[in-house]
Amino acid sequence: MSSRSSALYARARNKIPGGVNSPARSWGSVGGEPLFFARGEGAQVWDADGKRFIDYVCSWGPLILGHADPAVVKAVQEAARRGTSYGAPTEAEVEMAELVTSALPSIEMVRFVNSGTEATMSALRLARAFTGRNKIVKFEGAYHGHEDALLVKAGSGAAAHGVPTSAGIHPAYASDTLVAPYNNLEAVERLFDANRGQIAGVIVEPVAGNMGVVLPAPGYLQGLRDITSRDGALLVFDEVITGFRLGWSGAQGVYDIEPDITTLGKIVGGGLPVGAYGGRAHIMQKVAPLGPMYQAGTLSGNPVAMAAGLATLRQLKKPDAYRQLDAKGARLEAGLQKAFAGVEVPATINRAGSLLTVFFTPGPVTDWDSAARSDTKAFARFFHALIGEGIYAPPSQYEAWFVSLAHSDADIDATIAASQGALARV
Ligand code: KE4
Repeated sequence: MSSRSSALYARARNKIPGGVNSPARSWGSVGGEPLFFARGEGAQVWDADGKRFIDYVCSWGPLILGHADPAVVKAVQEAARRGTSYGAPTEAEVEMAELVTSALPSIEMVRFVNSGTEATMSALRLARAFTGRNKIVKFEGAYHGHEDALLVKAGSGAAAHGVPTSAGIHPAYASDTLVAPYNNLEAVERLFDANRGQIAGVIVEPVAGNMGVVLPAPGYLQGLRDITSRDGALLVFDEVITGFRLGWSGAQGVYDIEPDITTLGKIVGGGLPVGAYGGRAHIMQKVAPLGPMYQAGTLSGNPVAMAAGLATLRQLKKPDAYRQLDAKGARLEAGLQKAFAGVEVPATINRAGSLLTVFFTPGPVTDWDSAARSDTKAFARFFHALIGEGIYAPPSQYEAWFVSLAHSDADIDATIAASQGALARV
């Protein structure tokens, strides 16, 4: 009997490319048909056929409080009742800007946009406008959204679908994008030696999430800070995943590095479309209407999205939130380590707080090349076996698992038990 998901997928494919509005949802790298979801609550989601799953995608990161958090839903309802959008400034944007700049001291001024892609696109334009230079450096396996200049050797869905350098990118763009392996400072030094005074900025995921979770080697981020400062290039921390995920002050707080520009997304919208970029005031002065760098958006700082973001951040501001998130991540990591130790399947688990990835490779996994050695077919079998056990893991080897405050110890222990069962079928 065909399921509702399957029937919906058949309809969707007639009208939407691949039946999805983002390739990361297509299950392209794990095979099978993507499930359509109907409802979420806390750590649980229900698909269109009413099947329940413990969710580790959590909308790819925004739902750090879990699905349909009561305070977030209430804030959205109240904001919507007052009106959904004005195309004019509102108090919520001021509150959000004050909250974000108080959490991340490197951000003295911030501009809200509608997605992480808009944030990184604008951050690069700002780096070029501020320095008067054109070239940028990114890292192999990193994903910063579908901005042309950054869809070069990209991670996330681009890596999972084998199109790390997308069709349709103007050659001029690609030629100004320099790519280095993550965690390799010598490669960055070489790029700067060969392009002295020409690099506008280096954009980095301070903890990589889009080749799977890969942590910065000791001294790596400080090395990027030193190299960029010496050359007059800007250091851009893409904290779309790590912002308000790894701590109240993001990865820059955990690693005590001050980037010049930070991009945010996901959590700051609490499940609604919000992105942001910000930095020191003398850099942000370049942004229109203050300065010559133009960037705009009909729904930027939308009051309903701001309400969801504010309601989310206010709960994260509570002192125990990040200790709990880290403890949940550690519980899941320890349980998965034990599950894999009991079988002959080679695996490496990388974790940063409530972010983790199970790589099907002996490891260590420290960059794209080592991540790409993973047995993606084994991962696909594991993914589908978990689905059969009621666990919804990210449908790609090259993504992070997201643990939320709503994941109880019972949810995590059930996930570990399910993984043991799933591994018997990998
Ligand atoms: P969005 O445009 O998807 O809001 O953000 C782009 C982006 C920028 N920077 C980082 C570090 C990101 O991880 C992302 C988007 N993340 C992917 C998942 N790894 C979004 C999922 C999707 O493309 O559907």
